[in-house]
Amino acid sequence: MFTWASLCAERPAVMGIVNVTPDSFSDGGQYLDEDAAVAHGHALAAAGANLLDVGGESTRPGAEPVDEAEERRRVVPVVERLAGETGVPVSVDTTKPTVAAAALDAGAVVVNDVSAGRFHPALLEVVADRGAGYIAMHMLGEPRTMQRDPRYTDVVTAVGDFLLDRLDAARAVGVPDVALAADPGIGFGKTPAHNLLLLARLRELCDRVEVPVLVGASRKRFLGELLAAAGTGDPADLDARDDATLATVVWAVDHGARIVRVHAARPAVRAVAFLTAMDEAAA
Ligand code: PMM
Repeated sequence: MFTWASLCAERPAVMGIVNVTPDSFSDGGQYLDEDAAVAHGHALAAAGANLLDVGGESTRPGAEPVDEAEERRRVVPVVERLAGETGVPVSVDTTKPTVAAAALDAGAVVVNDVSAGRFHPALLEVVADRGAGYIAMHMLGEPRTMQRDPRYTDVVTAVGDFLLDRLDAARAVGVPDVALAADPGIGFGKTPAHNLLLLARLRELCDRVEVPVLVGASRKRFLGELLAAAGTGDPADLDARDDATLATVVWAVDHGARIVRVHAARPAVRAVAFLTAMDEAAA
């Protein structure tokens, strides 16, 4: 049975992103080819990633859903090879029970669910039956519409309420506490101000949910917009977004995150090494 303690109790874990999609947020299409995706996973592993997250359905704002058979075709061979060849645990980024089951059969050990079990409740049963790890992420609505004028009275409280409710839904079908993680879903039905508030009050959220919290801000649009507003970097410049991503990693880990989801693993791994040394020095 998977436990998050095995991955992030001693130090925060770095999850490296392997998107096998033609249209993801930020590395769109680059890794659609199976061999290229596997090679990228190996590079992330060599850079020290502690978990490889393989996804076959884009969740970028406005994205249309992908057919289940196509998603399985994209994801399963890449999961199988990375799990077999790297020795690094693999997660599957999916909302569909059949894709999750096939990926777990192929060697994945964690299901990363951006719908937190809302799109296909049977996904939670697959996780429970297989003893897999689970990440419940907050999203307002669905990818097709989530960025159309998102509103909250208090985004941090709303996201916390949602995550507690979805974690309870997972517990109710038998997913044990040790297998659960939660994610505020940076960029998923949030304005730039919502994203910043969630990061600013991350400690409060971590204390509330009482399971390891994952933060995935890597290369997201609000970082490009923030840099442009600060007069440093074009909004579309991915290198600039990577620089800002590293700052989000440091901030998130320093404010309680136990898992960070990133495109560029090496800088995050090195930042975590430094932060861990600082924690020990301060203890
Ligand atoms: N972001 C994306 C996809 N999957 N999963 C989790 N748990 N958290 C995230 O923030 C998240 C995710 C979209 O980003 P990408 O297309 O660059 O991978």
